[in-house]
Amino acid sequence: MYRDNYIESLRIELLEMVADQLTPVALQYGYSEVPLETTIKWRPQVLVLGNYSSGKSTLINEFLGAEIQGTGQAPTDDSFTVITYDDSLPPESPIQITDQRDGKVLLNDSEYPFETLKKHGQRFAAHFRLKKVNSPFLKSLAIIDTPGMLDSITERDRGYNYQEVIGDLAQIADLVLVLFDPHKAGTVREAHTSLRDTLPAKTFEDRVLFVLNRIDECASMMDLIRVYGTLCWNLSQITGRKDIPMIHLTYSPGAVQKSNNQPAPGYLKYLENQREALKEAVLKAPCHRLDNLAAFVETHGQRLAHLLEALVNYRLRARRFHLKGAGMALIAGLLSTAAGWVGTMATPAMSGLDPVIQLSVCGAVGGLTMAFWFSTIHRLFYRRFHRKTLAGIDDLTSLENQTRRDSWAAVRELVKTHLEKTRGKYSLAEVRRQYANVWEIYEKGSRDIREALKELADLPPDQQEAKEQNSVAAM
Ligand SMILES: Nc1nc2c(ncn2[C@@H]2O[C@H](COP(=O)(O)OP(=O)(O)OP(=O)(O)O)[C@@H](O)[C@H]2O)c(=O)[nH]1
Ligand SMILES: [Mg+2]
Repeated sequence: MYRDNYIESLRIELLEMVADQLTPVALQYGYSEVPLETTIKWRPQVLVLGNYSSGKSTLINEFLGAEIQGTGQAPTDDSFTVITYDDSLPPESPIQITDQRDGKVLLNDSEYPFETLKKHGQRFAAHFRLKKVNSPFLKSLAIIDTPGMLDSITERDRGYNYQEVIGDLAQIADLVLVLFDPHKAGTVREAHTSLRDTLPAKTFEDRVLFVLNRIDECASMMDLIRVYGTLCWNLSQITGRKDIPMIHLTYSPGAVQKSNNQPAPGYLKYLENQREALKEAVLKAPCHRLDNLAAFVETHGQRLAHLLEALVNYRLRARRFHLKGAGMALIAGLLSTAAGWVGTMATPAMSGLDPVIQLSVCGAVGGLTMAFWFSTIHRLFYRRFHRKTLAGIDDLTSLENQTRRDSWAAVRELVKTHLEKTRGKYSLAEVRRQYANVWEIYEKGSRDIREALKELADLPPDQQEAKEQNSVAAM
């Protein structure tokens, strides 16, 4: 409990920081169309992906303790279903669906974090829904069941970009389960690609759990080892890594009873604990939330800082350019004053005039030249400078490592658009102030939260209990 409260207060603090400091900048520069905190403000979420019939819905039903999701052989469910908690019924009520929302409502309700998915269109909205269920399993998290993956040809008939939807949901989710079954142990390349492209590399391993499901269908231990080997090989091919990620092995006893009455293979009893381990890992999703929030603040803080840094650099260059322009205008003015002086001396009609008048005339010529230079010639030069800077926009920043190159790729077009729109005329002082703020959030936010996470990890359970009791006693 102490732990939960601690996590919750940290979460709220971070959300406020994002809402107050990062969101205004993100909206101002078109980095995001909705407030940045939209996707992180809701409860922790677990996304369940996998091939069709890999047993996603059956496993979810087992976690929930009731038949909430439809199941069946062959592709059964073509919808994304968010399943969340409802405590409106008395505690002893049987577990059931208490309320449902369809996609259109869900995508437009700012209480939920799905507004960014609106871009996937009507067809997606028609395949998106929410169920509220009174299962205790959902007390601290929500689960998202997904349509089974098909082959890439059939995938195109869905009417929305499945890959992109998965990528967006994975970004929102705190934990992603990727399910395989023994029959199709290596066909999730596309899903993996979209996960790798969207999840920050730093958190990928903590955030994705691979599960080999329906293991009761392996006829023998040898068969299971063969399937496991195939899956490891396929995963290493897809991930491009030699080390094999942890793969949970599990099955749903309820589904076994339904599918056949043959005795379960003998090796299953050695793997019974795996299902519990998986369940525990899923229940830990709220702990991942802090880690994910830290990654969120780091990623967006870094990108926004990069965007602002380029805008500051542009203004600094422009300032240098204007200073040079002013110097040149001054030289042009002085030269024309001198030329005017020589001219007056050389013209007999003028040479006899009062020197004060002569000087005033020359000064006026010089002043006019300066004004002309600044208002016309310098402007032309400035337009050239602006065009050239836009053409070589990458020179506005240093790209010394991959992280910098990645963050620049995310904001380069936004910098360009802003420079084109404003024609480079914006306040340097304001952008500098924003840059300093965002940078502070990036540094402070991620440092504070990493320290808090470390503190949480170091906290022995008994100390947690003690702290919990103290905080209860103090109330
Ligand atoms: N033997 C056995 N059968 C299972 C297991 N899990 C699921 N099944 C069966 O496999 C079929 C597919 O299960 P679902 O839960 O509908 O699979 P899904 O991944 O949700 O499928 P889609 O929604 O179509 O993508 C059902 O008939 C289940 O009864 C399992 O662990 N062992
Ligand atoms: Mg299903």
